[in-house]
Amino acid sequence: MKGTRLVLAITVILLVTMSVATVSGQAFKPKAEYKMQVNVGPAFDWGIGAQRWADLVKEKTGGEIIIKPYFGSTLLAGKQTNWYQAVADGSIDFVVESTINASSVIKSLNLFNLPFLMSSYDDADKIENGKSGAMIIKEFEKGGIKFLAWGENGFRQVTNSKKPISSPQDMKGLKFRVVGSPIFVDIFKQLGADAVNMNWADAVTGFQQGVVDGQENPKSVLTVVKIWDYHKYMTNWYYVLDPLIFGVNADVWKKFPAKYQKAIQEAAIEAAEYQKALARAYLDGTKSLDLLKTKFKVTDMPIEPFGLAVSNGMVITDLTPAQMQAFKDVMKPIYDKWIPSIGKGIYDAALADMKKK
Ligand code: X2X
Repeated sequence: MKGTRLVLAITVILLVTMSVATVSGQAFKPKAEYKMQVNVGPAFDWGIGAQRWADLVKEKTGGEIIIKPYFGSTLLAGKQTNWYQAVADGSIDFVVESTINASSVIKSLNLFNLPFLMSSYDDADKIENGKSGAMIIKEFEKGGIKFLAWGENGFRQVTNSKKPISSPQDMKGLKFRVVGSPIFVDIFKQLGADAVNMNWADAVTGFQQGVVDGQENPKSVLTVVKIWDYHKYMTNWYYVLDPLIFGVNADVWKKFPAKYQKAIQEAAIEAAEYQKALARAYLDGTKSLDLLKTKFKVTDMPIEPFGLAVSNGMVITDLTPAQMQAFKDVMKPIYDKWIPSIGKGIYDAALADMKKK
């Protein structure tokens, strides 16, 4: 009798557990579409990486999770510096975005905007994967966004329609379009130039109409917009490297069952690696080109960007280390002003990560 009761009790417990499990399994119902914010269009390396992430998520979840990239900041009516808030409050679910565009909200991201802090891709990788990167991710996630991977917009080069630039003096009097992130206005003013905030959505029209004399962006952007149609002069000064962040609203993330979280995380890492290789192609010797060929089986290779610019009439100035140092020397007040808001601890950790201290 006792034995029967025990079996009965165990059976009841088992049935209850199973039905609870089923209910909680059924409790997850994916949205019909998850919205993704992307500032640039689908033809940019950054846009291609965002689309790749969405495609991989669809593939790895058997079509259960559908992410739709909204290119050109259409979800934000072009206001690219609003992405952090929109993803944190859940009006946008996913994001592949520039750290610059979040740096007025997450101050520690301005580490990447300190001019001439990083002098190679190796430096950038060491920060992203190092202690300083972990500290930045922690700050970044506090507002309610889960960080999934680092992508890359790239080293930003300066172009203009007036004259070749090889020294800070050459910048004087020129008017540059910069992103609406305060540190960039400080940097260009420090160089004696005039800086105007403009969203990317309006920038190309601004170049066309000559509202500004120049701008700064990585090759991954400059090649696609055919910057030579507006600007004759480019200076490769590698002054800042702009990483991208692959992220997702924290509540959306928490609601995904573990198997989907795994798929989304893996897809982000794979898409980011591919995207970074596109952004670095031709700029890190043959490393990224080889990766594109062997790992990602790319047959239609991107074109070498600087040769392409020259063949379209651009005059490119490559700075010598001494010329670069002259720019760096002028930047001291930017470091003094911005390190306290970035966090001295993060700055010191970055120097240690890069073994520069
Ligand atoms: O607006 C820009 O310059 C761009 C496209 O590079 C960013 O979104 C930071």
